[in-house]
Amino acid sequence: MYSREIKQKQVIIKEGEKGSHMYVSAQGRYEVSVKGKGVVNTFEDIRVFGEMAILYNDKRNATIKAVKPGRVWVLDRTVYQKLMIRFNIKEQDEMLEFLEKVPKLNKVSPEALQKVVNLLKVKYFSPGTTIVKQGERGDKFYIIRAGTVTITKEGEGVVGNYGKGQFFGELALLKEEFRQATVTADAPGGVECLTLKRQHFIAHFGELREDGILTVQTSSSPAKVSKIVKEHQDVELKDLNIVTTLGVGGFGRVELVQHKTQNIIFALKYLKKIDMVEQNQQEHVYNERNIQMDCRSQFIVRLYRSYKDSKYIYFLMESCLGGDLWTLLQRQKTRRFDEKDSRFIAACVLEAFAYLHEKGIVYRDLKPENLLIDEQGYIKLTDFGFAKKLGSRGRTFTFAGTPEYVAPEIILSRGHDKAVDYWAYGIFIFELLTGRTPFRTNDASHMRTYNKILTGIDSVDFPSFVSTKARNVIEKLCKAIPAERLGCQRNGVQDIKNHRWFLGFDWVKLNERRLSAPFKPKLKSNTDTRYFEAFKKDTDYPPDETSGWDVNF
Ligand code: ISQ
Repeated sequence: MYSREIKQKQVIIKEGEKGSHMYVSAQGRYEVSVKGKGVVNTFEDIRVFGEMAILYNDKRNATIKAVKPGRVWVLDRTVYQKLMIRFNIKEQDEMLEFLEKVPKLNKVSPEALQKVVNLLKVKYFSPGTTIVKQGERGDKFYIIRAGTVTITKEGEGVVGNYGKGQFFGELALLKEEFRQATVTADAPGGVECLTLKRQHFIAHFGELREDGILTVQTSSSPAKVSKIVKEHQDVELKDLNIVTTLGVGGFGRVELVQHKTQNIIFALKYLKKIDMVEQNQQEHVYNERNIQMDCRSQFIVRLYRSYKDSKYIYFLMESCLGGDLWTLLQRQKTRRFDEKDSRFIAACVLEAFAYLHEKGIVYRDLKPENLLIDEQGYIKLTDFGFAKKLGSRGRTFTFAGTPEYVAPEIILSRGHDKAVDYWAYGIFIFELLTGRTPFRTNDASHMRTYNKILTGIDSVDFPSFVSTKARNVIEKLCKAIPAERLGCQRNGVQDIKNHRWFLGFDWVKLNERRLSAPFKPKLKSNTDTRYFEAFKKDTDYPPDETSGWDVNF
């Protein structure tokens, strides 16, 4: 933070303007006013104001003006976010260090221990609080992060004191135990503990063996070595005729194209290079290309190859002539899908996610617009602009996604992993069943949406036609804590497949494409585009962009 002198009558925050700073009043007297209401408050104490801007870069909802000269402390949003990232990494490293000292846990792989870190919760106990009581059933393990505790035993009195880095209650991880001693938080400061619940621990690692060693293999199975087949590598741009436009998006368009001499069609997406450079999207475009080109799943749109010229980047893709899922949803009489159809669609998406996560890829942009319907009515994922392959730490910190689908940890810059896809998957199932997303607001700025997301799924009204099973799977996917989400535990995606909402669903038949799809498009030819809107011809003529960032396309 930095200090700023404030003059009399100076406006610090102006209602309606976008804010990117938070303030703390140090001296002076300030007046809060709201349009239509006038002055609603004045204050001269030390107070935080404008703090919403730190999270959401959003419009101010009041004006704050100095009544007399004063001084404020200022914190910039970008500084705050960088700090949060640094702080969170540091906090996780510290937790890892603590865990490495616990005998029952220190034999496990660093990846498994990192997972334990994600399960830890911070809990404060004020002086004199009994944390565990001798003879009571225990289901939690504690590590002291700050402060001290006193251990007492019946008939023996005080048997010891523990401080930072020391732990107690570890038997609770092994089995349901009766506490062997009473642990009380000491004065003057009380104690801050990291806690781990047996039930959460077991959901991730299974039962701990008597010798305290984790028995389960938690790192993902070694990547299957299969030869990647590359197709259509000899197709050049000059070999293609444009049939019609299939879609128009932010950076470019998608055309249905036909090979001039062979009877094959493709979807050709092209992006304006100048826009991508101006909006700093180069890394995203590389991610998109490299990740999608590497994918071989029947639930993911194939990307065969890419091209470039002075104005555009091109992606040669498999075509899906059934249109996109968003359009299909809008065309339903009820504007929603029934439970059976929703289950089929959701199952295709789950197979796509299972494939990507196995490869260490997070998708980060699930929504109906990014799903296409192929000629057999099966659903395929496309648009890998936000996808990212995670490195060894398995986390990323860059903000990504569409507001209504973003997970709380993204809003809070806490670092995120594949769990964000399962959160979005819960939102998506809700949307299939109801025709709207659960945290939608009519606030164009998204701030209220983010607030609702942080408030949580328990505050969402489910329409009565959503079945209990459906509601339950959505609630389990939209858990605020990533490690508690369905799909993010020991059995991974299998827990979702085993959920009773999918009871009786034939996953084998789905994968063999023997299930009949609910929305099989009726097509007259391989250039029939009836499931797509009509778009005007592209008349744009962007300037050349020749900086050379696209050498590898
Ligand atoms: C494939 N087929 C139809 C439309 C498409 C839009 C985007 C990406 C791929 C596509």
